[in-house]
Amino acid sequence: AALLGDLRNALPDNQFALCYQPIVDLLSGDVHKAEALLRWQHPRRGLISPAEFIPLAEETGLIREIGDWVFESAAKQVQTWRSNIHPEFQISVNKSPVQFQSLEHAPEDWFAYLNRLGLSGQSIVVEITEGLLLDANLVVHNHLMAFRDAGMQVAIDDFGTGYSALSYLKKFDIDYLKIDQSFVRNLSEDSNDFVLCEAIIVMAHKLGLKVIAEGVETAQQRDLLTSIGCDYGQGYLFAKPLPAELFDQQFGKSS
Ligand code: G
Ligand code: G
Ligand code: MN
Ligand code: NA
Repeated sequence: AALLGDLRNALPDNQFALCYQPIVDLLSGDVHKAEALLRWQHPRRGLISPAEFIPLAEETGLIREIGDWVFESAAKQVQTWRSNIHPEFQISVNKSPVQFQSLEHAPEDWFAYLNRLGLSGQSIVVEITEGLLLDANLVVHNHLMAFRDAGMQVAIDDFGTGYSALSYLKKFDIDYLKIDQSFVRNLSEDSNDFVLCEAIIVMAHKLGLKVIAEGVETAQQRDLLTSIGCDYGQGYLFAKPLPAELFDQQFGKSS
């Protein structure tokens, strides 16, 4: 309950920050994409994980303002990186299922915001989990369509950990599958995980989707993923989620 009171002050008191983790093109090594990950610097408790406070934000409706802040911060950042890293730089933002159920007007607001910055919709990827699409109602459907109409792309996060009812892949227009880190962790030792990754990649490509492997921690994992045609890698091997200044230093043009 105390945390809830603090959460209400977090936005006005400037306690949120976004970190950016690079998404690396496995063939070229290029870094033209990043995932934005929210951080709460609590004045007394220190850093609090979104896994802890997002559910609280959802219960209280604060998620609306927080989600808008995340989006607007990411949009300003992608504008900078489109001019000084690569003209097609993309930033992905996470959206939890609750954010889809209630925020019927967010896609239009976000589209207008991108327009004001002179950015195309393509600069933003929305990450959702497969659970959202499994019991997708009309609100969810319209919400997704509005993102698509604005040109934004959609990624399925944590792919493979949900219900693996794959029919939603043909019902919705999806751009990326993100293979969950639980399949990548033992990739070098566990032949089942290797076969699963390979099958996911083949299927995704046949459906016209690109694949991002999460939780890539070793060069061996990276090489195996590259050998089976995985498009992108994300994980500590390349970099941890970084404050924007550090991301700039490591992946900006001047570096
Ligand atoms: O770095 P990591 O601890 O950032 O993230 C923990 C969890 O929080 C992940 O499941 C991630 O998808 C989620 N998360 C991170 N940032 C955001 C955000 O801005 N919005 C939402 N809804 N979830 C986020
Ligand atoms: O649910 P989502 O995929 O959005 O969250 C990504 C989470 O994975 C974040 O908490 C992020 O900090 C974490 N993460 C990113 N790269 C790695 C990695 O290489 N290994 C592990 N164990 N976690 C990672
Ligand atoms: Mn994610
Ligand atoms: Na994930």
